[in-house]
Amino acid sequence: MPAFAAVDLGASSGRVIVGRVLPGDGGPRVELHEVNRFANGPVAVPAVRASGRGAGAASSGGPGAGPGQGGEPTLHWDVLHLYRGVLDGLRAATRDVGVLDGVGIDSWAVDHGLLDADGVLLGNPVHYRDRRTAGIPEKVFATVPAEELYARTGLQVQPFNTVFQLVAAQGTAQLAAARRALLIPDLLGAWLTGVEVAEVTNASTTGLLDATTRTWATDLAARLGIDATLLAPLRDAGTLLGHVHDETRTDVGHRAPLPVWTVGSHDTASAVVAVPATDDDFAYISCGTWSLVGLELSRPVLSEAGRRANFTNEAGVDGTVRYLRNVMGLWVLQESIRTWNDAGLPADLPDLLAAAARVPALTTVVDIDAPELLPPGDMPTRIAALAVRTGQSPPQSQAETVRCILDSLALAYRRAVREAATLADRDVRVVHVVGGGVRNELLCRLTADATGLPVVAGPAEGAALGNVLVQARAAGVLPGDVRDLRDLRRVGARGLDLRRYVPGDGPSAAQWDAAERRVLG
Ligand code: ADP
Ligand code: LRH
Repeated sequence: MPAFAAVDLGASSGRVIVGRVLPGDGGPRVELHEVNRFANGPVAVPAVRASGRGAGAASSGGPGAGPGQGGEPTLHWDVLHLYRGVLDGLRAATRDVGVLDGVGIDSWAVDHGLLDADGVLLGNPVHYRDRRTAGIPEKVFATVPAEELYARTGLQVQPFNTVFQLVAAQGTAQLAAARRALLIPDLLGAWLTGVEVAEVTNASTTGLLDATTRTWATDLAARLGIDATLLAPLRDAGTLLGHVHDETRTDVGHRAPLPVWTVGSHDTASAVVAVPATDDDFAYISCGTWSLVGLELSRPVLSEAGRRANFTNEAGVDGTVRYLRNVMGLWVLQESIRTWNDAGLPADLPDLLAAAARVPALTTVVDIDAPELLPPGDMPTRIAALAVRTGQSPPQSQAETVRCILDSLALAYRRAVREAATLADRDVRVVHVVGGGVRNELLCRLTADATGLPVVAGPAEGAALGNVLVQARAAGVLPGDVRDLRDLRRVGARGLDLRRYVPGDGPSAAQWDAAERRVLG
């Protein structure tokens, strides 16, 4: 039976999941089982000297910082810990299935490692929640106006887009020494195989990919002083990247050659492949650390209205477009729980969700996309401040805070689904939720109520399933009539345990509208 290892690195955990392709009466299906899961998150590293950062670091440290004062810490990813988790996962997968038919890697977007001329990693990749890009978008727009950047790249403005990170790094010794910037899955793929590429779905999150031609916008890079030779050759999902180096393969106990396939290396792209949609008129919410809310389209929508509404056109698998908005997501809940735990307060997710379900709906709602919720920190206090700023009483208990977060997320989903449908001129009849948020029944129920649409929840490991499906097709182990995304989705949907929610006894449409006015003023 063909078996593939999906490496799926989320912002809160990394996992290696084995997907076996099993025969069935109605056609093949994929069975997933997790073989390794490891923690992931930001690591704050103080600067030894305050002056060591680039143009974007004007606010960090400052020239006068002496011994013991340092610069503002930089948030990093611990990429070697992740690489070790990948190797341990491949070892466990090999123990389980003997021989793998392939490996595919996906992760969160935008972040990258810089390699020197010898191909050696120049320091730990910087985390997208680091503050180094504060003020950088405005600086970039002075050279390439926001309208022009959007018309070419179709990317919503997020301070952490790779283009802004690269501009923020200008003037650093590290960038001066860099010869290549590889996005995280491409970096791990290069470590496994020696082949350097930029897989297109993730490349589209850099802000340097032309959304229409899907080629590097080298002219924009040049105008921004970014050396375009940093960017690796582009590669579509669903191709053979290379084979795992013999030494590494032996180290993980795999006795046969081990191919690495390119997949939708942006986790959201892989998650969208796994949406078990049967028709085209669906919206999706890829619901994990972030909530990515939008539609699958066949071509980008580069309208000024879409730009103003901060909708993005990310590249999907098979030439599709992921027309979506980033909603701040379950990060706010995760970070609240961390804050409570750090303060010694008991905060167990299932208990908190049960208590939140008993709090009356829409008591307090906030703009969950407020920029102050992006960096790590004390979310309950920030949420209370947002409530007060909009003339509402702040949540008083943990349960009320959690309820406020979930109601506010549902409200943001309502807005995003509606605006996406209008901007793309599409009908939406069902909302598919994939990712860890599928396990949050209260949030799924609120989503159905808020959008006024049926919600289909599952799979929870959407990115891993999409990753395996694209590998299996590339490796040629699926029947010849499994060609396009619709066929792949049919394979993926077989045997899934999906939950359905219908708009029901929650707040009325008028109450959601009133809540929206409270948030937006
Ligand atoms: P990422 O890929 O971004 O790391 P995931 O898709 O793994 O994120 O989703 C993580 C989120 O899923 C957590 O922040 C949590 O809110 C939610 N989650 C995970 N398990 C459960 C559970 N048992 N009940 C409710 N929510 C859950
Ligand atoms: C979700 C995600 C999202 C990006 C963000 C940086 O994991 O990839 O699509 O915008 O991380």
